Amino acid sequence: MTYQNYSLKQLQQIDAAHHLHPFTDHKEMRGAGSRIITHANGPFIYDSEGTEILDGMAGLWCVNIGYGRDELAEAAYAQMKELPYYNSFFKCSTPTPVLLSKKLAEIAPKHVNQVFYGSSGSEANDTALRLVRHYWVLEGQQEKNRIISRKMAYHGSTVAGTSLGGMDGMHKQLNGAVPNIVHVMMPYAYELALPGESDHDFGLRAAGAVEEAILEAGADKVAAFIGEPVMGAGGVKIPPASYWPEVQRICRKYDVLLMLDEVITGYGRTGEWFAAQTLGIEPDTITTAKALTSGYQPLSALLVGDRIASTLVEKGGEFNHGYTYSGHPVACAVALKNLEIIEREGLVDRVRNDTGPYFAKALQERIAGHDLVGEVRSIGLMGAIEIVKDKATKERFLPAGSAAVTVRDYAIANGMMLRATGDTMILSPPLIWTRDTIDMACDRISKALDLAQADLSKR
Ligand code: PXG
Repeated sequence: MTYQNYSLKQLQQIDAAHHLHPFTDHKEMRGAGSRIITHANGPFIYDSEGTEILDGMAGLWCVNIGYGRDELAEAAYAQMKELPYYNSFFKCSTPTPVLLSKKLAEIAPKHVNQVFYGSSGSEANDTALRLVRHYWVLEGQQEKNRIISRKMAYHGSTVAGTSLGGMDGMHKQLNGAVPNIVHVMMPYAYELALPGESDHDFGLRAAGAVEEAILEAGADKVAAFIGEPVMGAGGVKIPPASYWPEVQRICRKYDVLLMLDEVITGYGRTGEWFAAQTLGIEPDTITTAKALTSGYQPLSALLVGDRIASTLVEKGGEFNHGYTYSGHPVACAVALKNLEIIEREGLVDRVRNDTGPYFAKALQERIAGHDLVGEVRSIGLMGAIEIVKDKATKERFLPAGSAAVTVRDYAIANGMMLRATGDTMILSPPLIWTRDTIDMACDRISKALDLAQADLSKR
């Protein structure tokens, strides 16, 4: 690797000359220069200046076992030497996706036993969409092809991912989505509950929007409902406890499949292997990616429940879908080692029994009281901080989103990487965080909030 021969300035110049980044205003970024991260270890990332930053986002919701794991590098190296690539088309298989599928069936909910691989969450959701529509065709119900999703949902950035998702800005640029996908209200009590409405009642009302959409289309036209257990990119929106059981009841009542997008919540984030287990629901598909390899390799796995899988297998006929890298041997080798480490170090149990509750308490006791904070919420090691101008009225600073960006910039300057989405600060740290790391994060976030408050009050 020869990047060390380049200065920061040179790297920024080359980046600006040739590299188009995801979700980026290039005019703005190229003016300021990109932040170049060069290495990382444990819970910390380092930029080209050597500045140490505590990574509150686990990369992009994915590096669950933290950085610098030699074992993953060794697993990739060994697999590359033995068999860097072979496909799983044309009745072929390679050993690592075989063994990974077995492992995933063991840790997934009981009724989920089959796996379809891709390289990204977006691809896995493409697969999920095609699979549920194909399922209803196999069942003789060609017209049962509509999907109900939610506003502000994030399901990826391919055409299908964007269409399934409920982000207005993305839909506008898509300018023509995959047909027959509708979006209903999200279960976001902080902004959408009516005055005096309990969380419980709000959860039932938000789930009721799914039933209304089914009735409007006709149950014989609705294939599935898709949702993130906790909306991630949309702002760590944690639904009331009443929401998911009611959504599941409604789906069962009208024979609508339940698709859970666990790209963020999978592999321990909520204190179980999957949020389906935390919530006690039984989805027909579970989309996973990111922490499957802790981000060390691009890999996604669509976990497929027995209902869909048995129709697919028993009815036979080719499912005309797949990717060159479906079941990539190196990515699957890395995933196997990653899951082994999560298990060996007891990270899922630790989130459930120790760090998750400690994180919730720390946010409540150390962050919630700040003048800029309207609400904190968390589940496992996934949290949100609402930034407001007025705690009592929930009034936000204008323009929308500007205050959260201010907090984020002060946080990064003080060694704390977190994300701002709208007016919400988001945290989704590596599962290796300890109580001490959580304390360190709270120190840095409190400081950023103080600095932002001083700054915002001057504007
Ligand atoms: N589903 C969910 C729930 C996601 O969070 C995807 C699907 C798509 O995965 P891929 O691997 O295709 O990116 C995601 C991805 C953000 C952010 O700003 C979140 C994601 C991706 C990029 C940015 O929080 N999540």
